[in-house]
Amino acid sequence: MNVILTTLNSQYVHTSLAVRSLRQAFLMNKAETPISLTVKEYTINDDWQKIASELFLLQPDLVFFSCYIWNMKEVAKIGNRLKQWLPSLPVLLGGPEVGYRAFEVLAQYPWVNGIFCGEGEESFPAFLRHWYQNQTFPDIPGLIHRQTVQNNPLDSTIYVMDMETLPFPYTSEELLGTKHQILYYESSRGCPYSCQYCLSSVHQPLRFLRLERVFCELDSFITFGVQQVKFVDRTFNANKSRARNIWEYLIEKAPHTNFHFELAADLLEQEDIELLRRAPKGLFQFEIGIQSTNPHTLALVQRVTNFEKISTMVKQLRELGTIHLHLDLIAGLPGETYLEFSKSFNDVYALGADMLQLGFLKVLPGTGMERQAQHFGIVYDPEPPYEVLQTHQISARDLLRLHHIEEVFERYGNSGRYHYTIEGLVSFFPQPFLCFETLAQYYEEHHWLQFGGKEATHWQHLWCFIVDQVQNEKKRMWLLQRMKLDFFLKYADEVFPISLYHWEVSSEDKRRVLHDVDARHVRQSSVNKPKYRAAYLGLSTPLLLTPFHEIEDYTENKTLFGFVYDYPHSKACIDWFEIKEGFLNGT
Ligand code: B12
Ligand code: SF4
Repeated sequence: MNVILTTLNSQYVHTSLAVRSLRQAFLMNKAETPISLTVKEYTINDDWQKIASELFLLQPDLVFFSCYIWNMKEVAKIGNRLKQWLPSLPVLLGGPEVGYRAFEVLAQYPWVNGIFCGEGEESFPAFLRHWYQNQTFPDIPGLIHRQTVQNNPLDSTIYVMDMETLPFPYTSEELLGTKHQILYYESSRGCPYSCQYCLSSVHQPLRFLRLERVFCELDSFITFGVQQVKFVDRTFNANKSRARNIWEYLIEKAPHTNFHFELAADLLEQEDIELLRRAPKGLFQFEIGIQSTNPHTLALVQRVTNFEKISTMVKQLRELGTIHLHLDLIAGLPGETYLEFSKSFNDVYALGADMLQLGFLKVLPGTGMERQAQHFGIVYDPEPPYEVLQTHQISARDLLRLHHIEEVFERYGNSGRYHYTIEGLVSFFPQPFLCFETLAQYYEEHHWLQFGGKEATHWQHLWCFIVDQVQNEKKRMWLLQRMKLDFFLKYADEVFPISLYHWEVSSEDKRRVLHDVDARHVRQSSVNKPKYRAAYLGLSTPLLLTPFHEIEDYTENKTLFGFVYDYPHSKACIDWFEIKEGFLNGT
C-alpha cells in the first residue's frame, strides 16, 4: 500500500516538524503492515501543477496533506487536481488550518475525504492500520470523515496527546543533510495563556517532555552540527526552572548550533540574566512577543503582560550583547488606534532589539478573535491569511500606511544594513515612528513601493530622502558619512552607489585622527586593556577588521577605511575615517 504524506513549507529554509513526527510515529507503530510511507516536502514557491503531477506519478493509494495558513491555497489546487485524475483516491487533511474548522472544510472542498483534528501521532498510524485491514474509515478520536455522522462538537474532537509517547522526529540522515535549513523542535506543547488571536490558546493544555529526554535529543542536534534549531514551545519559559535547566545544559555544552526560543520576557528573573551572561555569543536567539503596549488593547485580547518588566529584562538582555533579540508587534488589534499603535512602535523601538517585526492581525479560524471579530468591528480577508483590513479604531487607509511603513522598516531597519544611517536619521525626528512614517510617505509619493529593486537603488532612494528632508548641509554630510560606513561594512569591495557627494575631510584632520587613534591604542594597550582600538579594512578584504598595529600588508596604493570601535566589547563602532590612496605621502 502506497501512502503519501506531504506538505508545502513557507520557504525552502523552513522544514516541517509535523510530517517528520507523524512519519516517525507511524514507523514506531507500523506493526507488520506492508505499508510504504513516502514523505514529500515542497515549498509554496514551487509550481503547484508540477507538485500534483509528481504526486500522481507516485501512484498513491492514499494521500495526506499537512495544512497551514501559508499553504492552504496550494493544497486546495493540488488536492482537487489529484481527485480529478484519481476519483477514488482517498485524500485526508490534518494541521491547524483545517482541524479547527473541519466541517466547513469538508463542505468547502468536495475532494476531501476526512480531516484529522488536533495532534496526529496516534490517530495517523491508527488510521493507516485500520485502513490497511478494512479499507474503511475508522471511528478514532480526532478524525472527522464524510462516511460517519459526527454529532460531537469540534472542541471535544480535537485530539491532545501525552508528550512522552511522541517519537523523536529526526533521523540521522536528516540531521546530517539539513545543515542549511532550520530544524524545529518541541520540548513542550500547549500554552498557559489565552491570547484571543492565537491558536495556542484553544484547547491546548500545557505538557512537557522529561528533561533527561530533552537533553538527550538536544545532543543529537549538537553531535550532527545542525546550524539552527528553533524551539516551537509556545512560551518556552512558562516553567521557569525548566527553561533554566535547558539553557544551562546548552551553555555548558557550548555547541556551534544556534537555538531559538519564543519566550515571555516578563517571566524572566535576575537569576536568568546571570545564567545567560555565561552564554557564548551566537548560542541563543530570543523571540519576544510584545504585540502592543496599550493596556486597553492587551486587556481586550486577554493578553497578560507587563511591559515595564519586559522593558527592564529586554534592556538587560541587550546589554549582554550575546543574544540575538527579535521583538514582535501586531497592528490592527482591537481597541488600538493608529496613534496608539505608533506609541507601541516607539516604546518597542526604544528597546533597541536586533529585529522588530511589525505584523498584522490574522483572524484565525477557531480562535476567540474570530468569534468576536464583528463585535470589534474587525473586517478581514475571508481567505488565508485572514488579515485584518480595518477595525472600529483603525481605517483601511491607515492600515495600508502601516504596511508601507513595515516595508520600508524591513528594508532600512530590520535588514541591519543601514544601522548607522538609520540611527543618525532617527535622531533628527521627535520619534522613530515619525521617521519611518515620513520615509514611507516619501516612498509612496515617488511610487517606489512597487520596486523589489536592486540594492544600489535602495541606497540612492534613501539618499534622495535625506537630501529632501535634511536641509542643514553639515547634518546631511554627517549622515552621508554614516551611509558610507554602513555601505563599506557590508560591501567592502563595491562602489558606493551615490555619486552626488562632495564631502571631504581635510588631510590635516585625517592625519590628526589617525595619529590620535594610534597614540591612544598604543598608550592603552600598554596596560593590556584597550578600550578603543583602530582597525582597518582594505577594500578587498570585506569585514576583515585587523587591529591597526597588526597591519603588515599596508600599502598606500589603495584606499583604506579605519574604524574605531568599542573594544573589548567590539560592538559599537564609535568613529571611522577614510584614508585615501596615497594619503600618507601627502598626495
Ligand atoms: C514554525 C512555524 C512557522 C514558520 C513556518 C514553518 C514552515 N514549515 O514553513 C514561520 C516562522 C515562517 C511561520 C510563519 C507564520 N505563521 Co507560524 N507557526 C509555526 C509554529 C511555531 C510551529 C509549527 C510546528 O511545527 N508545530 C509543531 C507540530 C508538531 O505541530 P503542528 O504543526 O500543529 O502539527 C500537529 C497537528 O497539527 C497534526 N497535523 C499536522 N499536519 C497533519 C497532517 C496529518 C495527515 C495529520 C494526521 C495530522 C497533522 O499533527 C501534528 C503533530 O501532532 C506554529 C506554532 C506551534 N508551536 O505549533 C505557528 C503557527 C503554525 N503559525 C501560525 C501563523 C498564524 C503564522 C503567520 C501567519 C504569522 C504571521 N506572520 O502573522 C505566518 C505565516 C507565514 C506565511 N508565509 O504566510 C499559526 C497557524 C494558523 C494556521 N491556521 O495555520 C500557528 C499555529 C501559531 C498560532 N499559535 O496561532 N510559522
Ligand atoms: S500568543 Fe503566545 S502566550 Fe499568547 S496564547 Fe499564543 S503562544 Fe500563548
